[in-house]
Amino acid sequence: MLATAFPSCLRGRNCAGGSDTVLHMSEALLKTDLGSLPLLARGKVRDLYALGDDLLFVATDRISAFDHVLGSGIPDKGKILTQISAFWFEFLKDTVANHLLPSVPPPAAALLAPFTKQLAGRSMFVRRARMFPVECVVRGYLSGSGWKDYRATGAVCGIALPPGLLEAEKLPEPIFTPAAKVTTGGHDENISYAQMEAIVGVETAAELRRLTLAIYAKASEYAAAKGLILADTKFEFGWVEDAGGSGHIVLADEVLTPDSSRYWPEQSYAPGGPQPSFDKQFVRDYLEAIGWNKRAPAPALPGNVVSRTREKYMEAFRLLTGRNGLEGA
Ligand code: Q0T
Repeated sequence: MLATAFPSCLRGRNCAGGSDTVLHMSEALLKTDLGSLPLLARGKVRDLYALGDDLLFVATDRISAFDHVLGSGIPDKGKILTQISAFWFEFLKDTVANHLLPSVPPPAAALLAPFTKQLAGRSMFVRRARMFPVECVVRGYLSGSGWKDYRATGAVCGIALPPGLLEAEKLPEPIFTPAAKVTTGGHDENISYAQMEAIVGVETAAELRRLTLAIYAKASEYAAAKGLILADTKFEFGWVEDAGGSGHIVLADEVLTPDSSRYWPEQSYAPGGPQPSFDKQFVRDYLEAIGWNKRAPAPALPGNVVSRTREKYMEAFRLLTGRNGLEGA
C-alpha cells in the first residue's frame, strides 16, 4: 500500500484533495452532517439517523481503544466495516432474517442525494425494529471478560467449564453468554441465561440463543476456511411487525465486524496468553508506549499507526469477502 509512504497526506490539504487516486488515502470521516435529517444517536463509531419510518446507519472512520474514541480516524474504516457487515448479512440470509431494507425509496433518496460523499459505501438503510435489550454474545474461545470470569469462578456467565483451560483456549463447544446493555456508556454486564429469560421471556430467550449459536457455527466455519479464528462475537436482535399483526425476529446492528468480534489469524494462534488484536494492535501498542493514562482526551495517532491499522482492516475485508478493494462499495 503506497499510502504508507505519504503520511503527510493523512491530514494535510496539499494532496490534490478528494481525487482518491491509488497514491494516497482520503481523509478520515470523523463525524457526519446530514443537514436537517434527525440524528437519533452517535455511537462510538456510527451515527444513526431517522429516515421516515426507517433508519440510516452511517459508519464513520472513528476508532476506539481502551473505551475512548481516539483523536484520529482510520480512513475508510467505516466503509470497510459496512462492507464486511453487508457481506455477512447476505451470507447469513437463509439462517436469519435481518433489518436491511432492499433499497432506498425515491423520496428518501432525494433527501440523501446532497450527502452522497459522506454516505457512499458506509451507510445502511434499515427497518426500525423493537430492539431486545440484551447483547447476544457467543464464545468459541476463552478470552476477554470470559477468561476473567473463568479464572475467578471456573464458569462463564454461570456456565461451568472444565478445569485447567488456558487463556484463549478453544472451548469444548461454543457457549452463549448474554449481556445486559448498560446505557450510561459503561461496559455491558454479563448476565445469566435465567436473567435473560426474565428480561425477554422464556421463548424469546431460547430463540435468540438458538439463532446466535447457529450464526456462530456457520460464520466461524467460513472464517476458518479463510484462515481466521472467530473467537467470539456479539449480536443484537430486534422485532419487526409483519403485515397482518404478526412479527418476526431480525438480526440488526452490525454483524461480525472486527469492532463487534474477535478475529485471530489461525497462523499465529497460541493459547496460554492474550492473543494480539487482529485490527487494533498497532493502536494499543502505540497508546501503551506513550503512556496515555486512558482518560479523556484520547490522543491522536501518528500517520504510520493510522496507515498500518487501515491495512489490517483492509486485510480482514479481503480475507472475508474475497474482494481486493472497496470499488463498487
Ligand atoms: C436500532 C431500531 O444506537 C445504536 O448505535 C449507535 C449509533 C444501536 N442501536 C440500534 C438501534 C436498530 C438497529 N440496529 C433498528 N433496526 N431499529 N433501533 C438502536 N440503537
